[in-house]
Amino acid sequence: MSANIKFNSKKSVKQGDSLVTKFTYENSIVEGDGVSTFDVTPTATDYEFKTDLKVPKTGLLLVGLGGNNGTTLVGSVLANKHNISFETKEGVVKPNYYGSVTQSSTLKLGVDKSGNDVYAPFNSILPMVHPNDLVVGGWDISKLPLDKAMKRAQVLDVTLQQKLYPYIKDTVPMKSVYYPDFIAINQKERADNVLNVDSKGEPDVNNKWRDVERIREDIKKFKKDNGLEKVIVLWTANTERYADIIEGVNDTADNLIASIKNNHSEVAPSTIFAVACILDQIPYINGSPQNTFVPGAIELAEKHKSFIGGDDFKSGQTKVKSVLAQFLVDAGIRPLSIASYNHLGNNDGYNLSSPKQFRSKEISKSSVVDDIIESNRILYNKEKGDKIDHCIVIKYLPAVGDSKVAMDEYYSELMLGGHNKISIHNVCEDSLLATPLIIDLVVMTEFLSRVSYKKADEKSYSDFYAVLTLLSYWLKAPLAKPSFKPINGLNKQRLAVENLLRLLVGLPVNNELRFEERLV
Ligand code: NAI
Ligand code: DG6
Repeated sequence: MSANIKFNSKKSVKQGDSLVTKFTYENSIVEGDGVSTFDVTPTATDYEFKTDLKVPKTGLLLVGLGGNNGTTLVGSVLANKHNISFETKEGVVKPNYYGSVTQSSTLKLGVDKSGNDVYAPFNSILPMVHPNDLVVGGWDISKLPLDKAMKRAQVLDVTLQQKLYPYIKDTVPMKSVYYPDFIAINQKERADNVLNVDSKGEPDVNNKWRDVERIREDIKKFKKDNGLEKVIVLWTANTERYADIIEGVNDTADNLIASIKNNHSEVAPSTIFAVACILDQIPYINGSPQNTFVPGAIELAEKHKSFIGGDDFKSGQTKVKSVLAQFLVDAGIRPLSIASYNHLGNNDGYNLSSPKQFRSKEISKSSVVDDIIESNRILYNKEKGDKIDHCIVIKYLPAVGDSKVAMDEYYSELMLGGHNKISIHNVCEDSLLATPLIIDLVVMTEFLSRVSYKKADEKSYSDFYAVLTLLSYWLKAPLAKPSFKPINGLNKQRLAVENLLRLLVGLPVNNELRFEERLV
């Protein structure tokens, strides 16, 4: 759906292909002990933002192209691009991008003359790349061509799959980096498309710098062959185990590079991809929970002014948690425990049935309530306790395939010793939840890389900080700038994105004061 919006703000002016907008950032500095004394001073800083309005021809390279998310992403883009409708027992389904904020949600522009809210498509505020225009490719350690990989995934309706076969049967993933120690041993039989093999065809873990260079070459070739102006790389491959953070190994940019050159065992394939991308300023997003972005990788991204974002797609259970936990605490209700169970039968579940890989997922799924709990010292303090019981269980149940089952119980304390139990049971195709997030992460990353800013008294513009925390809405364990705490609440995360779009076109940040209705 397209929309024609004219912004009549005196703060914005078009300069060539760019929109230049003045914005005053208002905030409050709080001093005091932060518990019982607060000394609050409003602040205001003048900025100028510049948005490049020209959408580049963009390519997307997925690590894990042949997996459930990878094939569902390719299938959904092709179905939309070629307008492929298909028959199900419930009738004809037309292609769409439901579940994608950028493609299927709206945001409030303002109010009409009577004071009622007016909404417009999210992607109509400023030019954004359309998923149908993305050139998609990628790597997988499994060499199945995408028609067969899509069949293996068992996600898309079979009638749609059949219509998609001609479009995807010739696409074969590029060979990828496989260090067996990082993913579950049960994935070994899948690994028949490995880039780093020795003369016997076995995975070679002793040429890690060569692996970085090969990935860099793959990206350059893909860009050239497809006449692309920009490429984004996104990891949607298996969850890896955590890498140990070791002083002198991966704690600084220089140490990380040296460790790759020395074939250190704690350098994971996902970090090899990250480093390859960072060195060439290719934005790199991590859709899985492992700690790809070891401190050295973050420092490297800072040094090279290269965008990174992660970790782990926030698709279902955790997304609900980032709304519900925030709601409970903001309502003054005291969650005591959250018990979260999952069972699923796809290859992701198979990989996660291995303890080290499960542990990565457990960490990312657990951290989502931390800042929410910390925000309320009335409910959580030394006397009452400042933690909640939070358990994460994931079981592999092959029969249910990609239809993940999530069950959650929120147990909270009400006033005067009362209790409140909320139970949630959710079933849906996991990859149909995750794929729209991939689209949003790519669309937003490409967009954010076209925005620059400067303080009013500065001469030159800068890009956003290397870690794109504006992507947090889509991520379970948002990577933050070192020394900053991640923001997990979904509504806060969305508000930040909405307000950025508004300020870039010269609109005031959103507030729900509704004076039109509330004042006489
Ligand atoms: P999948 O197992 O179907 O696909 C992963 C693919 O990665 C497989 O085809 C595998 O062969 C490939 N692979 C493994 N190591 C590789 C490497 N080093 N290089 C290239 N390819 C490699 O998994 P699925 O369902 O597509 O999920 C992908 C990732 O996204 C997992 O880490 C999962 O935990 C994460 N995730 C998925 C969500 C969902 O709802 N589907 C939500 C949140 C995160
Ligand atoms: C089981 O938890 C498999 C996982 O990959 C999840 O499906 C995925 O991380 C989504 O988790 P959530 O909590 O966002 O639904």
